[in-house]
Amino acid sequence: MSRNAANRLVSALFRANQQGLSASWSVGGTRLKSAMPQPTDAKDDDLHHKDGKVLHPHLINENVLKTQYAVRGELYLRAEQLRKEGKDIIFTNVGNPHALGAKPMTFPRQVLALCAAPFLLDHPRVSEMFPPDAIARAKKILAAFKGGVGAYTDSRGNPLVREEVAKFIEQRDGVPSNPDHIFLTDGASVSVRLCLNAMIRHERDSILVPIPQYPLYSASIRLYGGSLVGYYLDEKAGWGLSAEELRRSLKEARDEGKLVRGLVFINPGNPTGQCLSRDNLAELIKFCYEERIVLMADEVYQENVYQDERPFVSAKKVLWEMGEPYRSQVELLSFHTVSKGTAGECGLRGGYVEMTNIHPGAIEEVYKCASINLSPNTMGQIALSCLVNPPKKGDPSYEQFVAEKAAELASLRRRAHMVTDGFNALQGVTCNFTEGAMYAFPQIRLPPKALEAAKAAGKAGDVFYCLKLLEATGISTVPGSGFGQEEDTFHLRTTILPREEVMTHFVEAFDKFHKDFMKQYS
Ligand code: DCS
Repeated sequence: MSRNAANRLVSALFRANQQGLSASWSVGGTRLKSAMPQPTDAKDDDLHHKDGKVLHPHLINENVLKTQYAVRGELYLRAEQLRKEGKDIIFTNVGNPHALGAKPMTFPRQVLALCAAPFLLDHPRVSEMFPPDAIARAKKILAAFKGGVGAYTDSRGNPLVREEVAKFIEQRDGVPSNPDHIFLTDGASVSVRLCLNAMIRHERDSILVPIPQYPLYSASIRLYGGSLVGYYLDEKAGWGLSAEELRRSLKEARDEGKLVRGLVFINPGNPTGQCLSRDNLAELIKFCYEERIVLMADEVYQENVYQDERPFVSAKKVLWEMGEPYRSQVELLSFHTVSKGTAGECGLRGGYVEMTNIHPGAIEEVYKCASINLSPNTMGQIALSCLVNPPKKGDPSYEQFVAEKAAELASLRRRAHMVTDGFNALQGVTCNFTEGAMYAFPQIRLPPKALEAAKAAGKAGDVFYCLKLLEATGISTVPGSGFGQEEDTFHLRTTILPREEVMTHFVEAFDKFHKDFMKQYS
C-alpha cells in the first residue's frame, strides 16, 4: 500500500475513533476493553443509568471512554494475570529501569534521604553516613523548601529548583533561560498534558504527532477532545523525519478543515530510538515558523544516546543558533524528566516544561491550571534538582557520580546492541539500531498462516504474535499498533532495560520462540 493510501487509512481510523465508531486507529486489538465505546442504552442528558448508577460506563465523558493507552493495554493485563498465576514475567513493556533491576544513583538518593528525614542532619554521626556535599545540598534545599518536603510548594515548583533548571539549560545550550518560564511537574507527562490542555479548544484543533509515537500524545489529545494528525517516520531511513512528509501531512489535515496548532517530535525517539540531526531540528523549526505552529520538543531521553555521530542537541539550542526571525518568533515547549537518563527515577515523578517565546498571558493561564493541582510533589522536585545540578568536579561525590553514570550508559549501549543484533539475526525480522532512548521497535514479517490464525483468534497480527511470545517466554512487549505503524506492517516494542545477565536469556528466549513460531506458521 502506498504511503498516501496508508496514511489515509490511518487518518480514517483516527477519525472513526474520534467519532466513536468501533474502529481503532491503531489497527489492533490492544485497547483496554473498558476503554471501548460501549453500545449505549442511555441518553446524553440522563442523570443516572437505569440500574441507579450515576457514574456508569454509558454515562461517562465520551473523551474518557475513547482514550486508549497501549503501554498498559491488553498485553500488559495478560502479563499481570500470568504473573499472579506464578509465571516469571520480564516486563519490557514500560521504560521503567528500576523495576528491571537498575540501582538508584547514590548522590541523589543521599540528598533525598536527608531531605525526607531532616533529623538525620542533627545526628552526631551524620558525616560518617553522608558525604559533605550531599549534606550541604540537603541543607540548601531544606532552607529553600519552607516547611520541608511535607509542605506544598509554588504550583510551578520551588523557585530554587526552577533556577537550577534554567542554569542547566544555559550551560547545556549556551542560551539564556528564564526560570519564570519553567514549570516543574509530576513527571514530564503532566507538563505535556498541561500544554495540550491549553492548546486544544475543540475537535478541529490538531496536533502533528510522529507515527510511530508514544501514546501519551494520542491518549491526551483524545482526552482533551482534539485531533491527532500523524506524520510518518521513514523506517527504511532509520526512522528518519522528512520535511516533505510533514508538508504532506499538514496539507492533508488543512484540506480536511483541521487547525494544526502544535507539532510534537521525540528526540531520541520512542518507540523508534533514532537520534535527530541538527539539520532535522532546523527543518522542524523552519517548518513551525513558516506554518505558525507551536513546536513541542519531547527531549526526555537526552542523556540516553548510544552512538557518537549525532550527540544530543536541544531544539532550544538550534533555535537560538538559527538567529532571527526564528529565535524570537518560534513558540517552543521543551520537556525533560528524572524518569529516564541514568537516574531512571520513574517513581519519583519529577519533570519540567520550559516555555520559549510563549505569550506571558498564556503562561499565566497554564499557571492557573497548574495551581489546580496545588503543587508538584516535592521529592520529584529534589530529584530534578540533583539531575540538573549534579556534583561538580572537585566535589566529594563527583568521582562516584561520574563513574555510576558512565557505567550505566555503557551498559545501556551494550544492551542496545544485544537487542537489535538479536532481532536482526532472526528470519523475517529487521530492526533499526537503538541509537538512543530505551526501546527497540523491530518489524516482524508474519507469514500468511500466522495472519490467518490471528484473524481466526480475532486479533491483529502483531497482537497475536506478542501474546504468543508472552505465553511462551514471559516476555511482555507492546504491539506496534499501540504506537501507530504503516498498514500491513507489524512491529513490537520492547525496552532494552533488562540487566545484561537477563538480556542474554531474553535474546535466547526470543530467538527460540521466533523460530518455533515461524516453523508452526510457515
Ligand atoms: N515522553 C516520552 C517520549 C516518554 O517515553 C515518556 C515516558 C514520557 C514523556 C513521560 O515520562 P514521565 O512522565 O515519567 O516523566 N515513557 C513511557 C514509556 O514509553 N514507557 O515507560 C513510560
